[in-house]
Amino acid sequence: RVPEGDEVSKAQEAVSGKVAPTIFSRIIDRSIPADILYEDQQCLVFRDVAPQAPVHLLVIPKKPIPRISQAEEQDKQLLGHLLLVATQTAKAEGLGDGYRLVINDGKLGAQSVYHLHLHILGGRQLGWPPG
Ligand code: IU
Repeated sequence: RVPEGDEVSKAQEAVSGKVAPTIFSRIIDRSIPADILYEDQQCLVFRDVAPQAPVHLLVIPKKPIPRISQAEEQDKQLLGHLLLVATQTAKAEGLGDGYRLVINDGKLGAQSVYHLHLHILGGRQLGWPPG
């Protein structure tokens, strides 16, 4: 088993169409704990373990799409759903003065977990541009 984070193995899996299970699959199936705020048939929202802002949540699809650049036409409804769940969760978390939604893709985008996730960051003044 090649260690997680190995870019070559990720690339090979991407080509073969296989999707390597990540730690987020284990959060979905409850085999590891997470602070889950919301769940429905298509997605899950939980608190990031290493928050970069007072509110830092992750919205993930249950379908293990490895990264946004591998999403397909058939994922259109799901992707829209993730965005709307993010806005509803942000509102429920009291982020009415604004927040940021971020999707990191691949090596240069600093993606570290290859299960698509949308960051919700808020609760303080955010800077721009990001690093
Ligand atoms: P990135 O976009 O792939 O860089 O973000 C991955 C995020 O997943 C990052 O903010 C981690 O802190 C977060 N995370 C988590 O919340 N729980 C975990 O068990 C692991 C990573 I591994």
